[in-house]
Amino acid sequence: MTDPSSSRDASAATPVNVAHALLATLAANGVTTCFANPGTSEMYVVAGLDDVRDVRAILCLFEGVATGAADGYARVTRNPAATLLHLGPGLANGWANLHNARRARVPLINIVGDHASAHAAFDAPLQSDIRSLASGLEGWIRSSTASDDVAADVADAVRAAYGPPGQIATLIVPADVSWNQLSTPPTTWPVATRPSPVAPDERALGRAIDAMKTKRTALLVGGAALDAEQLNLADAIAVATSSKFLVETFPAIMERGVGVAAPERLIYVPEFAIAQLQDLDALVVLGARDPVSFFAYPNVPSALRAPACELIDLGAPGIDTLAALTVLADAFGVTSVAALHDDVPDVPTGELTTASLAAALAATLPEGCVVSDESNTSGVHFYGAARFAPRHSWMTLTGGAIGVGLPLALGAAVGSGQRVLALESDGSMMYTLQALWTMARESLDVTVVGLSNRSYAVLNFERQRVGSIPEPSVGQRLLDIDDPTIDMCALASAQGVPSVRVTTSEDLADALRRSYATPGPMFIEAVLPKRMA
Ligand SMILES: Cc1ncc(C[n+]2csc(CCOP(=O)(O)OP(=O)(O)O)c2C)c(N)n1
Ligand SMILES: [Mg+2]
Repeated sequence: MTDPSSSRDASAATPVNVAHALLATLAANGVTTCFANPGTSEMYVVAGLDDVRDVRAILCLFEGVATGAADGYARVTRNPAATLLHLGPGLANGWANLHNARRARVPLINIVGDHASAHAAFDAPLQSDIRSLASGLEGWIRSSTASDDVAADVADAVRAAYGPPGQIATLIVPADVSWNQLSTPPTTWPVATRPSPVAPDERALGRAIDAMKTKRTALLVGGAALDAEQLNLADAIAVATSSKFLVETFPAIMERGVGVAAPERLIYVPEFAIAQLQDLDALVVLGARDPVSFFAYPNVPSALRAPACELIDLGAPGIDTLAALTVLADAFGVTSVAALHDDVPDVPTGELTTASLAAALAATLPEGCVVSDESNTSGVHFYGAARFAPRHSWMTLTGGAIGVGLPLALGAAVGSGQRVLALESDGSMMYTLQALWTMARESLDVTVVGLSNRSYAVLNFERQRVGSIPEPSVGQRLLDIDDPTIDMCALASAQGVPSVRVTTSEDLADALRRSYATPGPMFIEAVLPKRMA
């Protein structure tokens, strides 16, 4: 539902075409950033950008960059950005990062152009079933069919994207709908009202209080519960009740660093996660989900919580997590205290390893930085090291579809205006490396550390679980990316991003400091031992 009373002044020049109305309604709703890769069916929207200057359109050279950037924008601002995508193939190219965005529960609005309604019957080459592609995103979908309804359709899309929790709204706009004039140009554009978060489940809160008083309990936090205030409150509750304090493995965005409590991270490898959760009578879950193994393996349970451990879920995603923590804190008479930490350790010296990489990153991280972490195996020590770094935000791969790190960094830089550090492993970078071009074009303050281990290292780890590897191995050729060697610096330089290659911790620290002191993007290739060190 849209609240017509809160409509904003349209200042509509007459006549107004629908593409103009679409953009003006986005802007009236605060959706002022559009990550775009347009085609012919979206050309009226492209033309409308010259009328509606409040919408900043940013060209992305692949749709997976546009969708991942909209995700990054939403993670740091908590507001939706729009994407502009070209029919079914454009949406399909952007789909994997929309999947990651769905798992991050961010608000996001896809504007997908379609053929003019009468053209559909001719089954022209780009005709496809856009709806079925969008339906896999499990959000909101509408095809605009009437030109005079498009402004309301956009406001409904914004309302749907808000959730809570945030979700993906896809508005399909046929070309003829967007090129028509409005029959009556309105004086205001409709503005969606943002709903409040849902109140937590009182019965579950009562059960949580009982369990934390009397049983061996862990508190697992995630989702919207990961800002400094809530983490410190949750930590105080955990300390007061001798509960274990855990965070989900792949948070959408989490505050970290000095003054922020650092819960133990649930480990990706299921056997280790099961060990972290063993000997518990109850698991209290806030903003996260009942933990499951990322993959199934023979003789390994999918559910990580032991059957005897009671699940106490404080509410569905979209609940008011701070309200829930406040109830628990009141019950135990605790208040939030800024976590104390040791000083940041010095930069190590010598050849880079995963351990010295993490230490060098933490020692140089600027305050207020946003980290986009697609470091995969090379980043195993970063979570631990970063608790000593200045206060920052940390974003991870929520949906397991690699190729999100650079787009997330791009969107976060646009949304936050802060320095962004992207930790990008070599295999993942090759999916969406066009994000570098947009970083250069928009002069964004992004420092990219390309993690060169010349391997799909995590898959080499998974391969070892399957059994011994014959010599020579045909399958092994699918897991190594060292032949030919990828010149990561050249890929960055070719797209207008200055680059440097480093092999030692001290050179990495120097390059990072230089980049943080220099406006615009920079690419640092960090050469690591092959596979894991
Ligand atoms: C969209 C998608 N395709 C394929 C995979 C399977 N996959 C998981 S990790 C990985 C390679 C990761 O290599 P890299 O990014 O270099 O990280 P490393 O394991 O070396 O640390 C692949 C191909 C995936 N998760 N998502
Ligand atoms: Mg790799």
